[in-house]
Amino acid sequence: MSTDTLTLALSKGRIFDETLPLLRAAGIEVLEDPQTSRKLILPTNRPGVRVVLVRATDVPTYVEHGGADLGVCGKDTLIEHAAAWGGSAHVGLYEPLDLGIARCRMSVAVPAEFDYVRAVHQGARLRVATKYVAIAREFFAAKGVHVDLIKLYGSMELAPLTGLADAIVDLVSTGNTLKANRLVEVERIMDISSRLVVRPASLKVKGALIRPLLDAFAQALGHAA
Ligand code: PRT
Ligand code: MG
Repeated sequence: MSTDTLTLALSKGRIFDETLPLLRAAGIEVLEDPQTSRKLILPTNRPGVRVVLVRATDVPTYVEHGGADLGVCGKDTLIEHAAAWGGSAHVGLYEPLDLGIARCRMSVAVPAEFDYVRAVHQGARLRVATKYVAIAREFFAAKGVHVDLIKLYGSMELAPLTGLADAIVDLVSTGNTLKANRLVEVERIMDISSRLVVRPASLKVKGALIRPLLDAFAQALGHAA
């Protein structure tokens, strides 16, 4: 890839929407709307800068392996990605900025009638359904709670309602999804926000393009650059 082109990986939806104002602050306008365009590569007003649309969980992979120079993804995604690939030789990601966007929290939730505190106190073995296996494993291990983790790829809320699991670990923002499924939040594991991630090799080769962008983002966030 040429050294005068910058590729930014974003996922459709809240991350794209909430990154736009930061890009704008850096003088970058995305020229197509992913809601109406089927394109996966979106041009910007800056000839050397383009946006690629990928699945949220694929953002770290794109940036790590050079499909993009930088990207935006949730801390949840970064933790799970690092845990999944931590054992193999990987080049890693530079995480220079907490963008403070797509905020939510990672929580444990159970059906309203399930006595979680008592189950934990009695040392019961909990069946926990989640997409976030690494975060859940680490959290319950630190608490000394035995869990059987059940990996799901979506609709975690359904698991306790069907008897698949006693509890779930999932992201919560308004709490409406939990409420609609008669689930209650019993633990807050961590606060989550989205991060800018940069490929270290790109920073070396394209530092002259990337650093002004980092500075503009930092300034827009009210940080010292
Ligand atoms: O949806 P897809 O399978 O393509 O991928 P994704 O779910 O990884 O992407 P996306 O765009 O849904 O989420 C991208 C990132 O946004 C996540 O990695 C989080 O860092 C962040 N984020 C912020 C959220 C939420 N808020 C959020 N509320 N991600 C998901 N949710 C879901 C949550 O899983 C639950 O199903 O929304 C539901 C709860 O929302 P409330 O408002 O009802 O509490
Ligand atoms: Mg989603």
